[in-house]
Amino acid sequence: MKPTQQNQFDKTAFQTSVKKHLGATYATTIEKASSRAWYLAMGRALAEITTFDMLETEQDTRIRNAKSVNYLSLEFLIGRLTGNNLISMGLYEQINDAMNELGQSLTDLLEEERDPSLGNGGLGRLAACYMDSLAAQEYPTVGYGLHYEYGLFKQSFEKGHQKETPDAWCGVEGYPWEVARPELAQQIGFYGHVEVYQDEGRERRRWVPGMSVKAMPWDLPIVGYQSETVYPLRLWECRAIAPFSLESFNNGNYFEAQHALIDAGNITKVLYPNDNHEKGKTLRLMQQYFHSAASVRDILRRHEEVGHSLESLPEYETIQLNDTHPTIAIPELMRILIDEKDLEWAEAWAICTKTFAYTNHTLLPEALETWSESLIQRLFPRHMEIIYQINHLFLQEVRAKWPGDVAKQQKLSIIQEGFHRMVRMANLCVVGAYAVNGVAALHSQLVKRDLFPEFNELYPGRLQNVTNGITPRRWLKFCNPGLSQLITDKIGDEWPAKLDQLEAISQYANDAEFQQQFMAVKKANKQRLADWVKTNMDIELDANAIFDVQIKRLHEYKRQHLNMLHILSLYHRLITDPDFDMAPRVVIFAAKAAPGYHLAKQIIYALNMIAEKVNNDPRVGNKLKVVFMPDYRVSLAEIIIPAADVSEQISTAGKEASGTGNMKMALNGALTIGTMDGANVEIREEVGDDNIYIFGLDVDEVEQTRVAYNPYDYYNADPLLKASLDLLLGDEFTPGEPGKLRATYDSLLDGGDPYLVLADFASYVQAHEDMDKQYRDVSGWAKKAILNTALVGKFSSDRSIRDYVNNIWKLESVKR
Ligand code: 26W
Repeated sequence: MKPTQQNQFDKTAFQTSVKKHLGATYATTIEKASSRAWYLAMGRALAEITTFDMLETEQDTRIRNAKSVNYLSLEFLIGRLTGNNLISMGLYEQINDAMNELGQSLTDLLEEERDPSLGNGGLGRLAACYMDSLAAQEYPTVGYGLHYEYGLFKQSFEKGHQKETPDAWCGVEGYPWEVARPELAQQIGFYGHVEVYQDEGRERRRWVPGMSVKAMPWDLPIVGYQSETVYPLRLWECRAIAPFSLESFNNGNYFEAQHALIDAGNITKVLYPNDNHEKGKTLRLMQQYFHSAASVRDILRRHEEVGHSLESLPEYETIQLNDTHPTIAIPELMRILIDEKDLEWAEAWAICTKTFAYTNHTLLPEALETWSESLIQRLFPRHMEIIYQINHLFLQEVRAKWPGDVAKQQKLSIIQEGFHRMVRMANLCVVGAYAVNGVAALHSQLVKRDLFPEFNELYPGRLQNVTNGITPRRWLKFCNPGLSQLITDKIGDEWPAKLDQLEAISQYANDAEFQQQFMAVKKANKQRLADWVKTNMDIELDANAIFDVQIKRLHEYKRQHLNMLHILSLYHRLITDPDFDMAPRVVIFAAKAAPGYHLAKQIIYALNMIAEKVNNDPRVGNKLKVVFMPDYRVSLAEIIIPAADVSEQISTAGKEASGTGNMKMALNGALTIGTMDGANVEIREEVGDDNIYIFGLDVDEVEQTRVAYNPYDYYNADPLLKASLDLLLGDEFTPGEPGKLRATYDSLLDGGDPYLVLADFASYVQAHEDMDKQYRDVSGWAKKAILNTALVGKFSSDRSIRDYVNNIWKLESVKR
């Protein structure tokens, strides 16, 4: 084991530091301090330790001349830092003890921390897991993101409808873990024009921005598990440069100048709440450039500060683009190299195309980013010129490969022709990157087969796969202490860093005593969740029931409405068929809908109304409960996931790139009910057919079914389906107001059922029946649950990171 803070921890000094922060930073006293003040002071005291480690880690990397990865992402959904960092630092027990002596309970203090909700869903959470695994394995890293003032909105329900309120994650006091780095601030321009000038007889070009703002970095410490390695997650905040417009001030136009100050502050005001749906808003493109430009400059600063040449950039730095959101970093690096550093086009392009790599996270057409050429032209005139030139040279390659094939040129061009010409960001990425990867085996195959088949021919080997992963530190050790202890008792305590070792647990899958212990832990976790639900929602749950969980963003392709139809079918059978028997079941949802996504919000509303009725209908008794937990976020997932018996992963095959909640729940001993989509395919490979419930059409069948799909065929042929759907038409769930839930009904019938919900209904119901039977065989179920935990070691994000390191980034780890 590596040295940790444990060895050097000085309790008295730490307590003194906490007390100092209580007074000096938060202006309160030991006698008067609230829990929140204690949490903040403790956080600051801890952050002092990690800040020093972070600076030392950076020095080590420099001294060793090591290559670093720069992970560029508009989202990092890191979740609360305190508990996790304590585990990584190996200080959990000591701090618990130290705070106890100060009269504070660590568990209570940890609950004071707000979630930094700086992401929407899967993509942002993946970035956070990857930072954790990079630090744990000591691969030099800087994470670059945005310091939004408001993260993803907070969700509440009013009469069943989603209501959004702003999430000021920093609070008024600031977030205790972050440290400002004003000496690393950058100036970022927008608008303006391109100037052409002569330099020693050569024509040169330069961008003269029309306005500039300041990018101010805040570093959050990402602490490596059981190491003293700490990497920065560097989040840029937009600040106005004051006086913003000297001219306005000089004209005495003070208020106009102030207005400009306010506008500048807007760039990082709020995270865009869309997940898998692109909206094309100007401010969003400004965010993207602000993020890319500040990050690229910081990377070049680090590179040049140690005296490396520009040509050697790819030897020391690689830049990973998390989806296309930071694509503008490619023309930005080109612009700096050519206009500011005086390199030739070919030299600059050679550097760029050895530095950038791109991860694709979605195939949904509405999520693939395109930006209007005229908008880019207005905001970034020099970048538009560079994009034209990249495209011009690229189309020459296309013509050489497919002479005379105009259709190919049109299809592959970075510029999409038409009345409004658009820039296709994914195409720009594939052309400008040395590696492109999908996020699960199936998804990467579809990237090659359907999204970029020509690119795969043009650039053989560039398109790759890296199957996603999750950090076992947060998603088992921290969130499920009961199961963690049980595992450690059997196989020792190395598994959080070597998750493959869990396989050794499978030898106990048939062991009656272990089964009983495993299920006792599950039951305790279910009770913890039931207590939360009782306290916060006043719904009584029985911890013996099946806990059937679907937690993810609300989206038609994820098919929460298929789950809804299953609930309606159970309800229908319970109230109409006296012979119908089922194991008691609690169906748990948590999901946010994008504020502008009408149908998604209607589905939330319907589920809430159905829950209200089902939970209080005496005919149902306690056989069926439905719970829609408000405000899904990382800290809520940490309570739900350890309590899940059944994991719902029911997207239309081909639509979910990977999924990561599927991995988290399997690791915590839930059985998956899922389609052959995303990483479900690989989970099945690992756990075996007997330990997962696969149903529905596969990718090829989806394609065939679509050819002549008519949802009414299924509706008319299946009485259970018809009865379930028809429940949405009357006033069963909205007494006195029939038809209020018909939006879902309409979309599934007259709307054409774009995600083939009705086609998969029968096999979904059948899979649930099989599961229900299995659940009543307590020992049989326990065995399957244990095998899920034991056999999903592959999905540690440590393995994903090693895949990136070995196949794409080519880094060495720097051990401290
Ligand atoms: C521009 C609007 C927008 C915003 C976010 C478009 C696309 C996105 C993300 C790429 C959507 C996303 O989070 N995708 C998810 O990425 C996860 C991590 O790879 C996968 O596990 C999920 O399957 C995928 O939906």
